[in-house]
Amino acid sequence: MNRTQSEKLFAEALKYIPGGVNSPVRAFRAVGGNPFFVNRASGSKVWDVDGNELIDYVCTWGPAILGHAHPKIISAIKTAAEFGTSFGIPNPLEVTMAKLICELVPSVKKIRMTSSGTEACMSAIRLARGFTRRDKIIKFDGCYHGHVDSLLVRAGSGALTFGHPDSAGIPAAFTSHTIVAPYNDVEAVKAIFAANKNEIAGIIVEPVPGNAGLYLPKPGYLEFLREITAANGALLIFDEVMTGFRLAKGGAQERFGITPDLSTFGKVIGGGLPVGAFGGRAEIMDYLAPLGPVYQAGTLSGNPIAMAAGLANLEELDRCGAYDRLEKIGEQLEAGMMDAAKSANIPVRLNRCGSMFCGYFTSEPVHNVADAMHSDRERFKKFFHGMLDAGVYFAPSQFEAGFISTAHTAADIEKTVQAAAKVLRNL
Ligand code: KE4
Repeated sequence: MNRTQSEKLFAEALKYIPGGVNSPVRAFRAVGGNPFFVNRASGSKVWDVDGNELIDYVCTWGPAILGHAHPKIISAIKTAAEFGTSFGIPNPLEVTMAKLICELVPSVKKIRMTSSGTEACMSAIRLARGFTRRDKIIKFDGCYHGHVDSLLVRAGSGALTFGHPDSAGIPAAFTSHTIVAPYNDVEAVKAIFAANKNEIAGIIVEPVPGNAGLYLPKPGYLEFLREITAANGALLIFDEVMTGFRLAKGGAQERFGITPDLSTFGKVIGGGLPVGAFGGRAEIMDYLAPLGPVYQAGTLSGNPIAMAAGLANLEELDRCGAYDRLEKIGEQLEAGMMDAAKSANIPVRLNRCGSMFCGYFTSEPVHNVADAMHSDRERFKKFFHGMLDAGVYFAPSQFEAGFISTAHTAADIEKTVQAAAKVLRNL
């Protein structure tokens, strides 16, 4: 595949941008080779600057759930832009967005907008600490909650990929109140609460972890986290930046029937523009400035154009019956890929939850990041590049989830599965 223009751009980018990218996972360091550059996307496709068309299973890491450049989102952005790009003054769309999220997610009685998922998670744990007057936070290894200092501890996503799950530049004091447990391990969490009586402010968890690939909560695990936090006066914080409004209209908490105390959101609620949010019980949210003692702010929080894009995304998802379609396409992709793996006699474990998925090159089940680490990453690299050369773009790391949109067609799935059958045969 000709990637001359991308190579030129990458050489130029390296002169001015660290690693040539504005976010590490885009750098292809986990799969080798150089990233391609995209200047156009529509529906399930992206086109690189050399004109190569790719079926996109990254969907800008989740936001493009209706596919890229959905007409309703583009028109909402154009309309909003005519009236100005930012006010720094309350605007009506912030109220519309807040009301809609509170309707869609019953556990959210009040919500605050931010400009990224990182900000949402950082703010949620500050709020949990302020509300409970406790310092310690439990997170799970392999889970990623953005690059906030105190949560970059055995984190997933790019941090895991580059082998620095505990980033440099973070004083030990900043993470001394962060306790890490293995995901899906009940006894580990019980032991932490027993050893830290009345000191745990909360648990922050990706209900369906998508930052070490993808794996699912074991039956009863999320219920256990809900019970043990309630029993110990700690808050349960669902990080739904990735799963929110994707795994169900009300996110993973609707799909699994759990009511967290706080939730964080991002990606889908911005429709591709920079948006994050955190919300939950009113008595907790009212601890936030200007009402309460927990400070949190943002110049572009509730930005009118971002609100317009996010609202268009959420409203269209509701209108078009997206979730049944996403489930169906997910089933088709899973079945096709597993057939291809079987016919090539390659051991693959494909974890899927609705329209999020990850294939691991291993014959063993993957229930947490330790299991994920046993997968064959050399095989993944070859698979990734073989598929890319065939016009199919999967996440450039074994430790990322794949995403399906309502714009993915049966023809896309067919082309993907055919290509996979060929690539897997030559692995
Ligand atoms: P952002 O700050 O990147 O908007 O959101 C951070 C975040 C928080 N919580 C979860 C569960 C997330 O998945 C993320 C960000 N996801 C990554 C993909 N693994 C974003 C891609 C990137 O870092 O470039």
